[in-house]
Amino acid sequence: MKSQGTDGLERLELASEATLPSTEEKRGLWKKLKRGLFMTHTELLGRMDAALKGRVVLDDETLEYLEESLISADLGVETSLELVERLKERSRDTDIANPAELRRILAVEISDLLDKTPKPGDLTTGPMITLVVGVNGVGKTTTIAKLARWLLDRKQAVLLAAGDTFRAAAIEQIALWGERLGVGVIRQKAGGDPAAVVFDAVQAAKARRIDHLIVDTAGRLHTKSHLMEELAKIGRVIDREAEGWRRRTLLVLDATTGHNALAQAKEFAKTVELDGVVLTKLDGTAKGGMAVAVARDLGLPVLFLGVGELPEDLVEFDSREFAAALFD
Ligand SMILES: Nc1nc2c(ncn2[C@@H]2O[C@H](COP(=O)(O)OP(=O)(O)OP(=O)(O)O)[C@@H](O)[C@H]2O)c(=O)[nH]1
Ligand SMILES: [Mg+2]
Repeated sequence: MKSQGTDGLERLELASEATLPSTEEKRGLWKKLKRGLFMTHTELLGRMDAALKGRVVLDDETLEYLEESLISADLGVETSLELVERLKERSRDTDIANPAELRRILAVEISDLLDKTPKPGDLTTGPMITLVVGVNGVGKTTTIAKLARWLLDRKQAVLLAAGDTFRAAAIEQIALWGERLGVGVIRQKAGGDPAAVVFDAVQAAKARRIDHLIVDTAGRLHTKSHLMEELAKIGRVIDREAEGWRRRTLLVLDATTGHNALAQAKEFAKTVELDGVVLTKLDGTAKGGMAVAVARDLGLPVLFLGVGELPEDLVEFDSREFAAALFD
């Protein structure tokens, strides 16, 4: 693997040549996402139609069936209850003419729920340091490559830090992504102190006038206190060395694990102060309802969706498009 030396500047030039994805490309990603959500979508619609039998009589039985359908799409129990409750209220005031109207109302309610979370703010302006956390195998390192690509497309100078020092393979993996993307990766040998890696990375970021430093972390939660200590130590290094930088901690969740992912998220939220969530693997058999459950149960904004294994397979979250993908 190449060392990270003075070649940072050369790499920045590479970044400045990058261009934003066209509307066409963006549409392509949403299509991919929609394909991923297709199972949820068809299943949900099928169940709703079965419940309604062409009419819209929101009796208790129908509402209960709707609630079950929403839960089965991974929207979470509390969220599903709340949505059905709102639907009930709405149907008291206005007549819901047909199943399509009902779907539209549900889509609006869902995007409203998603919009209640704190706004993520400007995702681009640096200098910013982003810590990426999450349990094993959820897609942290791949997400870092995607975020790097997303930022490069927006003409930002990016540097990565191999803060998952737990396994040698983890360091190699992020170094390889760095090489492919043309961005520097600050690393130490396996078993090293992640806070020391972050220290080096912040110095390098300053020297190279980097806008965005993205830090990989090890996916261990079984020792909660250890994780806390590690992140606290990294936090102190950032406080000291990267004063005035914007800072955020993103939790990566594997959407294919549904209910489990939600439980993980709750555990993490107890331990670490989180700013947002990236939901991965929505190109597969994942049920997209997770995004709604995360927003509702954790009050965290979903910032991005992962829809594949390549750096370009990242979609910036849009609540309206997302709700529409579920119900239209
Ligand atoms: N289909 C699909 N696969 C993904 C996505 N994101 C990540 N993966 C795959 O999931 C696997 C794990 O991804 P990693 O990025 O290594 O996950 P991690 O959280 O860094 O894993 P650890 O470092 O072991 O904790 C890899 O095979 C990735 O290619 C996605 O959005 N869609
Ligand atoms: Mg990793």
